[in-house]
Amino acid sequence: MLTLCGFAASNYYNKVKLALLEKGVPFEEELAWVGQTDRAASPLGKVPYLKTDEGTLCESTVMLEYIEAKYPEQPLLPADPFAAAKVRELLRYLELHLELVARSLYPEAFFGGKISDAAKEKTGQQLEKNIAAFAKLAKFSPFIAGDSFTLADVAAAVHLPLVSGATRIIYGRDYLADLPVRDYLKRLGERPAVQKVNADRKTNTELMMQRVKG
Ligand SMILES: N[C@@H](CCC(=O)N[C@@H](CS)C(=O)NCC(=O)O)C(=O)O
Repeated sequence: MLTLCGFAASNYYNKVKLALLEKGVPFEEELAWVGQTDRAASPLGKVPYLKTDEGTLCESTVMLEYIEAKYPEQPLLPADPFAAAKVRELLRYLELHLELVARSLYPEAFFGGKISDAAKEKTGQQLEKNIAAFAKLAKFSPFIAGDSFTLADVAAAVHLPLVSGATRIIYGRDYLADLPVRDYLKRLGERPAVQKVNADRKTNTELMMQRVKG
């Protein structure tokens, strides 16, 4: 049995949860807030981490790859090696060049903190460049890597709304507005697994905010 540990307000947690739900792999969830994590399982104290019968894993994309290899039914990667690499390429862009860059805006965008004007400007420039490059790879036809739902969609479903939201709040403009992201996310939102992840996220986010306010 798999146990996904972390909290459902986390986009990285939800990436793994969405893959498990889409694949129909049974799993349990164990609530672990930042600061309450098992350091042996996740030495940096990050969530999510995954308990398996074989041991623990940290790093969300490593978990996606493990789950994909271990439970090949309902594949979220194409069988063809090149097509699979194209999916991984998009996955990498979403995580490294969009989410990780936009992340520096979150303290002010979502958590009542403050970031400097210089940091905002630098992040804004980087995001514009990276989003233009991402636009060259993303297909939205109807899924992000083409005609089937893949691991790249799993990442897009959790990361793109945050990039849109954070840029809208910080710069007054959704940096993804020129891409068909809204329609795409609406389509994804029709999937039961996405609905479940979003519903749990809302409930857990309220809980997290109460904790933050103390
Ligand atoms: N590269 C990691 C990132 C995970 C991550 O940053 N998780 C956040 C929550 S959304 C976290 O645990 N932050 C607390 C910390 O970094 O100390 C992954 O893909 O799993």
